Amino acid sequence: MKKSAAIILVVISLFYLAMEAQSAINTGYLSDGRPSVPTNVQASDGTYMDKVQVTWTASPGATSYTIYRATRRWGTKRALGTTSDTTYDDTTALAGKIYYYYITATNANGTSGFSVYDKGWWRRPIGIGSPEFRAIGGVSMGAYGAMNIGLGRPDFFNTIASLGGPLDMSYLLKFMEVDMLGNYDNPEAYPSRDTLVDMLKDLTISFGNPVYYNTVSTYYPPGITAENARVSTTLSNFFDWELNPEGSLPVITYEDPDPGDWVEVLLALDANGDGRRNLGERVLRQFHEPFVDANANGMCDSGETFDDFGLDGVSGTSDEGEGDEVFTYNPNHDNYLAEDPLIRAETLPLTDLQPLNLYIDAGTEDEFQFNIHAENFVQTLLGRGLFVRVKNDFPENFPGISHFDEKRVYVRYPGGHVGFDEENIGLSFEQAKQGIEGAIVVANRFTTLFSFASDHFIGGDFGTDPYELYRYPSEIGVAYFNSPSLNRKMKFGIYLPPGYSRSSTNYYPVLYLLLGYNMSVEGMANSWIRTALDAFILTGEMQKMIIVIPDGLNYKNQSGHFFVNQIDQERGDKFKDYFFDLVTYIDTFYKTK
Ligand SMILES: [Ca+2]
Ligand SMILES: [Ca+2]
Ligand SMILES: [Ca+2]
Ligand SMILES: [Ca+2]
Repeated sequence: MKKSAAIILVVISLFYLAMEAQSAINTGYLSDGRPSVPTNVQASDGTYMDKVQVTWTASPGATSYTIYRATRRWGTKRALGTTSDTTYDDTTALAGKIYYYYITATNANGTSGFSVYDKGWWRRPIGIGSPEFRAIGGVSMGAYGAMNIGLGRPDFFNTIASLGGPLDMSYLLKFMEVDMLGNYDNPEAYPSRDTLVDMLKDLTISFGNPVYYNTVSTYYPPGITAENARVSTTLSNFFDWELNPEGSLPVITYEDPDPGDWVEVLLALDANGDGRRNLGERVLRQFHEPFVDANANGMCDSGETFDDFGLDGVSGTSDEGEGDEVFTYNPNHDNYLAEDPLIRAETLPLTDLQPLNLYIDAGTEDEFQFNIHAENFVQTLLGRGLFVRVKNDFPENFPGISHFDEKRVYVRYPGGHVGFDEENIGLSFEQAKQGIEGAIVVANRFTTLFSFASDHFIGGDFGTDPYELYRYPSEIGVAYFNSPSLNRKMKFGIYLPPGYSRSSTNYYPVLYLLLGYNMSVEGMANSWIRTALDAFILTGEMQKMIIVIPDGLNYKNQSGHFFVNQIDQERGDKFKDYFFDLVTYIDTFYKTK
């Protein structure tokens, strides 16, 4: 373009911009009664993968708006549609193409002029994101998250792997009631009471308080509010069939174990009336009406008799469930049962459950009794006529890798809940190389998860070589994305296999790896894990795949969120929706198969 022509174009552009500015400052009705020109037009810029969304500020008196689109700044404006709303989704735009959007406002007196335009476009995802090339796995809290999310969306995942986590919410409630709160002053160090109380708080945020039912709060016990939860508070006439049948003893809020560490979600019986909880003073448990536990399993089974006295177990107090002729449990428990992997395994149509590849492991001496969860879960699968290969211990030990051909596998490894306190899994891999026993168990568990996911993705890109490792190396690290559901930036870890950057048309399966309590994205997405994964690919033990590590921390309290849409939105957030936001983001920006 000649310089003089460019100057003319600039002058003309300035002229039109001035005209638009003129129309933009009009407010209220025009003198002839037509509505004013709509302002603040915003068309989305690559935000969506299937549309451009256009929004604007309402013009006073307008009854409808017409949306126009042009392919060039001064091109012909084509009417797309009319709406009385102030939002319009343009689903007919071509991917990646920039459009110019204009709005007019209409009422009985006529139609306004065109608004100032805004440019908008949408992107086509880079990845394909087929369910058959998507796996979800996790450890501990993440094992629960993986099985709960995976079985909740069997159309979305091909493989689900669950390493030592709660899979049976009824049994988890029994564990909290009987083993944890029934044995509150147990001096055994692991898992510490502090850990268990923290877990109980986070479960309460996620699903509601399992211990008491309070009609005005899913978090605080009855009689407790934000005002009195963290100060010495005494409740009188608090009935409990076990500890306070006459309601004559004081019931208190308490700090545990340190001053300032208010438990908030629990109440204790103040037997000696000094206003503090002393060693041996019991925590009140009102999970359900009292029952006769004929088979001594800690749970009320059909046929066992109960007292229809309400959750406090005391006759004549007219509390929740009293005299309704059915066995009453805390209504909050329904939130636990609505997100229960075992119930999902019981109720999912067989045609949805049967195609899934399921891998489960548990330590035979798991301190949280998650091995019993695993046994109950496997029994459920067997009860539905689905074969499960059960193996005692891993066939191979790190650096050897265990492989299974079967669709469903359960490994019982000898030992406890290894991994829970192992903040840095990468470090465990490093220590496993030095022959440290506990670290080898951690490495066995994760390598079996990786190989199970890899072996159950059909086909695959196997092998690499020193040239590729040098020229197109793998990448691992921490990245961020904007989660629309949480309306905030969130962290995740990601591993891209060697050769990922070699071409633009190589696609890979994805494993979403959900971490447990006390585990960090940085502890997984580090150079030790990268070295191990590269080695598995080099030796052909694992196909090239993308591994994504969502952040398991509730950003409001820096504690675990269980990957659910939490009941308590004040202390929690929608972390299941956030997980699916991340899947969408990964399929948009990474070459998923
Ligand atoms: Ca006391
Ligand atoms: Ca029972
Ligand atoms: Ca009662
Ligand atoms: Ca009842």
